Amino acid sequence: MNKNLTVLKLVSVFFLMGMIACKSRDAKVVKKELPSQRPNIIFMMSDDHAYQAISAYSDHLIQTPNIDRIANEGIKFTNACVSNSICAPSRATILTGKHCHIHGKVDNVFPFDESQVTFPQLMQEAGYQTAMFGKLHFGNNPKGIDEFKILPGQGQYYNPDFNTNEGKITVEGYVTDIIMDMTIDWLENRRQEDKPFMLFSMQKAPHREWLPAPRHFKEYTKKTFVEPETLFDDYEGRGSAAKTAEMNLLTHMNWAGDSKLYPEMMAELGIEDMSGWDLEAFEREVGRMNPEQRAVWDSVYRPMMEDFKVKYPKMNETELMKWRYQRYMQDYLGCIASVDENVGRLLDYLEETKLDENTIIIYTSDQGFYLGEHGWFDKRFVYDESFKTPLLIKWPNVIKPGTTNTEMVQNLDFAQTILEAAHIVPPSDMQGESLIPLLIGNDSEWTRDAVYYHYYEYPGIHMVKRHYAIITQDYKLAHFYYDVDEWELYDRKNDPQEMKNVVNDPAYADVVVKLKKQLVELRKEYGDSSQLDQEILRKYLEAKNNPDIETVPLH
Ligand code: SGN
Ligand code: CA
Repeated sequence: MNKNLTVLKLVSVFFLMGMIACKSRDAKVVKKELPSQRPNIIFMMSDDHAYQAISAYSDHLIQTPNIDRIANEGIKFTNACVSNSICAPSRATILTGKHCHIHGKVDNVFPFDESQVTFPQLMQEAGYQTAMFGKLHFGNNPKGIDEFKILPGQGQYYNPDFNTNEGKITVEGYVTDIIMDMTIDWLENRRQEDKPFMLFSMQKAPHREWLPAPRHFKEYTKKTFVEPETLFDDYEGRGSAAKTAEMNLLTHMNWAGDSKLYPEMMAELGIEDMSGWDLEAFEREVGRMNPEQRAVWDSVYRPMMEDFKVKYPKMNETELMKWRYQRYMQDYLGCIASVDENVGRLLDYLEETKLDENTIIIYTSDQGFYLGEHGWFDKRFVYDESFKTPLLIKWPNVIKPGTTNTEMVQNLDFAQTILEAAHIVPPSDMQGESLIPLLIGNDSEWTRDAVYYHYYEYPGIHMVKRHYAIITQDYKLAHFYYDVDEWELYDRKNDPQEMKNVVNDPAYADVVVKLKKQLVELRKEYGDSSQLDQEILRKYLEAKNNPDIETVPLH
């Protein structure tokens, strides 16, 4: 590996803020220096945490006072996005600083290519102590990590298993609490005082099937949440991809696995297992509870479902959709309640030990998520709710508290940002941009005007068609391909809910020409091509038809 990478980037310790000291008569430039001591970094990421469910972004669904602390004491990015809205590919992009077609983890199907260089490896080489707890979802163990305890695959909510440096363990309790216990325990008991650290604390929650901690069952199942305006979207004005996607709350959600209707009640009501794995999904999670957890569950969910059983025969589709939405939000947001409490535990610990003073804290998600907008759950589309992701960063004495930034930053940028913050020169083949100028308030140094997006996993679960796109502050132009050849253009300023594809509207003809050209250039710049699209597609279809090819389990 290139030894230059571990050389300190001395110049990075001096950053000009360009601030004019106005108090003095002779205006003078004040230099802002990054701390000469290398910072600790804590990277907190939750799985499928929609920005709509963080009160620093919007408080219409839930209050997240602890996650908001990071925004209040640091920076909130309102236009952060991913380059491919699905779990493992996003994580591979975060760790490698490369687009999916370069690092190869284009979907959740194939294991991560372990020959790819990830930024924790470079940090470990440069003298950082490294640890990772929680969900990775790579089909293999993390590289460059001194100590890890990671969930196998998607992991389990109750009494979960972990793969560790020392083999497999099972821990009694609720997954979100356990991952934070591991995080704090490592800080308290195994941190080496003579080294800076890079610590990953990555929650499984609020991933499907959205199972809250027993302490939240009662409170959250009693709540009623505001419905999104587009809950009853009929997808008119969109392309065929939105119409054929299988992620509608009414028609594609599992009844037992997702809405938590007891399997025997499904049978009594004559409701069929539409996905073919609905009952298995229920058993996989609810079936893992210990007798105490199960007793709390039954005391809350059984009366609620008995009530539904009585009402169901008379409910029309609109009522059913509303019920499905409330059930979904109760469980999803119940999961967020634990995530927020645990973020608070960590922040408190860091403050009490004064470790917070030289520690960068990042909170993000592996992508966005639909919370009933367009009638959907899940992600995958380049449309805003799944494309955009929360990003909050706190760095005492460097980031000005309460900063809001609207630039289009991407998960692609995290590796270079973290390496630069750690005084490590990022490898030249990383494809992102360091966010350091934005963190220190030197926004004029930021020149990006468009980002690139490419989603691949089709045909597959949720049936979201393959597409690549260019996104600017004003527009989003996407090409859906493979079994269709359709273009979509959205006017982000005038149609923020993305209800009308205007690609064939003569008023946008010039925009389309310009963006298509820019998209060709962007694909070239990032090393993507139609030839690569076809190669990736061929490999995917081959794996579907050949059971001997190694793949990662879906659930
Ligand atoms: C599972 C889920 C899907 C989800 C994928 C990917 N089904 O297959 O709904 O899209 O994971 O999620 S489940 O009901 O069995 O959980 S990802 O976050 O790992 O990309
Ligand atoms: Ca995810």
